[in-house]
Amino acid sequence: MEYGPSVEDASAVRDWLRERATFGHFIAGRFTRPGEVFATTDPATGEELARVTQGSERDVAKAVRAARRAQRGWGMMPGHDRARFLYAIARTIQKRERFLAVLETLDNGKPIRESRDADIPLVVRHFYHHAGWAELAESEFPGHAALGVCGQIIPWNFPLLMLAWKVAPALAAGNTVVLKPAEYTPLTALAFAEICAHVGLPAGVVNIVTGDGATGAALVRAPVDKIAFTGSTGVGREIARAVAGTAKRLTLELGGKSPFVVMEDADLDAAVEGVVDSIWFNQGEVCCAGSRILVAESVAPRFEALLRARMEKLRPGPPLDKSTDIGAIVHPVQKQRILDLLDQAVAAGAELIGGQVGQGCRVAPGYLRNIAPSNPGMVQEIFGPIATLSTFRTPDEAADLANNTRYGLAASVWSESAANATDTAARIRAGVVWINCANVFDAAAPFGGIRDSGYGREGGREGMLDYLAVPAPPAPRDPAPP
Ligand code: TXE
Repeated sequence: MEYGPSVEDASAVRDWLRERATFGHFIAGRFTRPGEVFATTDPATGEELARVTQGSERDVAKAVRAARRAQRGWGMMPGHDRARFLYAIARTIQKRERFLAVLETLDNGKPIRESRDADIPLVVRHFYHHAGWAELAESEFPGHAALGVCGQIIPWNFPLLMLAWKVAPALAAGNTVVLKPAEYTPLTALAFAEICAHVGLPAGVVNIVTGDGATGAALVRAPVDKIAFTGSTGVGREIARAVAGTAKRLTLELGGKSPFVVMEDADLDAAVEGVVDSIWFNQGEVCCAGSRILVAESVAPRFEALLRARMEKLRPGPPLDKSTDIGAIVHPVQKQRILDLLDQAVAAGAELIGGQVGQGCRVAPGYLRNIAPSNPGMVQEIFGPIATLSTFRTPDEAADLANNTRYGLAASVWSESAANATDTAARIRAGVVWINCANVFDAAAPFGGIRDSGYGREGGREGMLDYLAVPAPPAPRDPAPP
């Protein structure tokens, strides 16, 4: 497809990439010399964007040592001073919003409209919010202390946002970090490293080590005090096994198969827009995507007609084009995973509407209908722009179907009656249940799952507590007063 006139100007990003070309890790405040490298590509075109270093066990050890050296000073610093750094990071990201949005879109394939209007503003908000927590930590959490050095492993679907969710609370609480970005999308983390250096963050407080799962596994084994992971349920389990028997803290944010419940009395037009925000946002590469649409039987034909008409209006296109709704899937491997699961779903009797396969990493939006509860497409996370559509007769049945999953990350309920909506919402087991909206995030609201979606929270007060320890109270120095 030709790039139209409304394409975001990417020249500043291309200059930046050309000047750097090959990246080392960011350890102790500076970039290391590159080692064994691999390419990161634009999934929309296959073009190589840059080369990054495959982190070895030694690289990880070096980064952890740097983080350990920096932690005492950072942890002892008054919260007010730590806050100044977090404010400076937030402000700098805000000033570079366009640059970071374009870089994210190039590396990940997401539409520029989404990286510009959702990802980067949420990143900024997260750092501002946690600057506030750095100021408040001493008074709000008396007797608490930082954990120490945190190893953080993040996925490729919201690269800079997942970094922000992990780095901002860790730093606010007085920890230092070693972060490993996903191998498909390391570039905004490396740009973030430059921002840390730019604002004069003390060396070693933030360290970025790039690489694949082997680098992540080395970080899990390293002498850190906490591992925070967002990614697949399978890898989350592996990490839990590796951490078991150590004293490391662990938080896991894993997959989901979140229900999207449309009640009989829902505003159907609004609910259809909700689906767009929920499963057709970010190509469906969203852990909390409303991937299982459950609709009241009485309104199902009308809802499906509206849904299909709206789906056909969505515009797949070049990610940098401002009118594009559906960009590229992050990587050919991920596209193949989606297609394999769709094949299995259809072989098991489901009917696929839409979901056409395009050139490169393209999959058009779609949904599976006539799908049995045991169909693999209904049970497994597709992590692409494909929902399932099934019906229920009563609110009881809606709640049962909503809970018929091993996951418990998110849900949304659509109804014009507050009583009906809250009754059903209260019966759904998930970390968050949205009413008449979907995929709404705020730095002040804790986000995280239950059951196979993991444990721990990111955001708000609960998110801070996951980066703090309650140390034993110091022995009293003076005899107790009479
Ligand atoms: O994830 P991985 P993948 C789900 C989604 C998707 C599937 C596979 O269903 O289809 O996972 O995606 C690092 N020890 N989600 O394979 O492998 C890896 O380098 C330590 C949901 O890309 O879990 C990357 O940085 N780390 C999810 C990160 O883990 C390891 C978002 C995530 O990659 C490791 C992404 C190991 N043994 C995928 N192996 C969500 N919850 O949002 C890999 N990694």
